Amino acid sequence: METLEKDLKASLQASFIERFDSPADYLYFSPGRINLIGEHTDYNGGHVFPAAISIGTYGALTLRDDQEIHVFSANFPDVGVVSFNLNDLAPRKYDSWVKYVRGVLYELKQAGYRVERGFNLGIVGDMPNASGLSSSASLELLIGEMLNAAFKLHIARLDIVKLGQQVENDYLGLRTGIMDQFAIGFGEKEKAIFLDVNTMDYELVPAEFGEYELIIMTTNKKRELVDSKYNERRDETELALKELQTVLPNLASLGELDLATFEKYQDAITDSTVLRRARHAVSENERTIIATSALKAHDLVKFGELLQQSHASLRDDYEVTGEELDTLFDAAMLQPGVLGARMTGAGFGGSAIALVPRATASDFIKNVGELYQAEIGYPASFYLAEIVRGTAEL
Ligand code: GAF
Repeated sequence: METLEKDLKASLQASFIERFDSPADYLYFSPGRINLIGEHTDYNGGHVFPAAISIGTYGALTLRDDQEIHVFSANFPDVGVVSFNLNDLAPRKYDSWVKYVRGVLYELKQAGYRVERGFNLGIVGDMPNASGLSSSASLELLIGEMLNAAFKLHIARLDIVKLGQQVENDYLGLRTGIMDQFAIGFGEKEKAIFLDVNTMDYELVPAEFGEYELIIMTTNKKRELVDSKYNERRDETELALKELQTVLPNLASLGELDLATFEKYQDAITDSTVLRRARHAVSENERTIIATSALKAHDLVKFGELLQQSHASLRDDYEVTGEELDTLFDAAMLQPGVLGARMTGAGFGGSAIALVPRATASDFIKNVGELYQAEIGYPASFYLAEIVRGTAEL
């Protein structure tokens, strides 16, 4: 990590000087995230258990004396520098990653913060495309915190986290929960974050896996329709909540139910698909609470079993896995000594995680890689998950 950090930091500064003729005043790193367990529970008022990872986005920024914003990504050298005016923040359909710059500026303005000068911004990331490791929240926190520092806005971290979610919900129309921005904003080295989304209380839990390694497996599937399917799941669980409220009038979210109570009242849900969606939200929340206790008690066997149950529920009840993630899951669980695996993030492609004996991690990567390639026709990518602190100046 440290060598990579130095390399990317130095190369970003070099490309920044090449494009803007002077070094950047602000250099930041913003991680990506994995979620250990607690998937599609955040917008249902449940618990999540994510962590920030060393794969992420580096940013370099200097203020300008005019109202122009000039940005480049070293990952897309052919695109060069893209420019726009500070007052031109309307969302555009094909705006690439630049939409996050516009989105953060737009939401800052909406919230009444004064950003009255332009800036030069360069970024470089080491996160694979469409990996489901939340490159979007990584960028939102990166840009938010760099502008927070450069314009001395004194915005509290939780408000930057909420602003990142607003960029998704309000500016981009994707009705995501707060998990990704929270994990990236509040991540700590070697700690996972047990967050109760209802109360926003959280606890940092040592992410200690003993003789096991947490391996990230990326499908490399092209991102298709993720946003509309995500919003559809959200509509389905909202409908389930409404129907449950006819028999449980005080129920504020699915996260308040345990599975036994849900089963007692589930007949209020008329559509069988909607019922399965709600069952996932409720059972996953329960699993997340138990899994966190298991990890705290160093019971990795139990923790691994819950990861597997989580994947099965996301596959069968929530239907957000798909062939690529299921192939990774099945191939992972075939390998000797593996304690558990599951998709992580929104699903429909993206990435999965597996808890693998450290001694056989390279065999695991080779075998799962071969099985995936044979079944899907293109390769998966593998990374060791290194859990790091949240967005910070370098
Ligand atoms: C995406 C969203 F951004 C999160 O809020 C969360 O809902 C996740 O999907 C699924 O758990 O990453």
